Amino acid sequence: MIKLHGFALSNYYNKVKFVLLEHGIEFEEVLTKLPLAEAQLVQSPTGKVPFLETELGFLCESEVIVEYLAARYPEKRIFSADPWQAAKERELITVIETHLELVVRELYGEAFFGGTVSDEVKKSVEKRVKRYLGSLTRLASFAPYARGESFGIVDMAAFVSLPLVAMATQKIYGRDMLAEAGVDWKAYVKAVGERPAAQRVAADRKAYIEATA
Ligand SMILES: N[C@@H](CCC(=O)N[C@@H](CS)C(=O)NCC(=O)O)C(=O)O
Repeated sequence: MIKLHGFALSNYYNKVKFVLLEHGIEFEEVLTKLPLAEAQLVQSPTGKVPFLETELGFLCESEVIVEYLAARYPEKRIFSADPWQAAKERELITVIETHLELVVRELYGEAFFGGTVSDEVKKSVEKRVKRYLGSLTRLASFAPYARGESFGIVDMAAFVSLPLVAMATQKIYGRDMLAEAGVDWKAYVKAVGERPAAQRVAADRKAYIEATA
């Protein structure tokens, strides 16, 4: 059986878990914390979680994992069947993850973990976030889901990552840049959060935080 390595606080771990649960793909969770041990770098060469363990070996990078799952379980229709719609889904996921979440991540040390981030980094992040929030709002409608009326793969990525953009910018700049860009992300998270798979992801995350507090 497929094994998912990582921990329930990781948004990228939670994205893959959401996909597996949503599509009824059987898997086991293997609690794997950071930093990875030297020996685990063979399994996750980037040193990051999540990584997947299959009968063929290990795979890292959450979006690569999702692509693998989509190819391995074509009947699950993880992406839209229409190639154009599927490409538009990938486009929006790239904006959310590569251009927004991985950029605000540079603020997490100060926003969430009691560290400090230089003014130079703060300025640079602010500029990039502003630019790519423009991309987000040009591509996504959030009415009520990211791409309109139908729930899909983008929502599984957005549900776990967009709140971090909002919370980190609120913390560092004193303003929620996602809300400022016109995204009612709380209503969006509430809508997506009604799905049983999302509820399980959120409950496990909460339990993990409580257990490690
Ligand atoms: N692009 C990666 C990002 C994964 C990622 O950043 N994971 C974090 C936890 S949420 C991590 O493992 N950080 C450890 C590190 O950067 O060394 C993916 O999509 O899997």
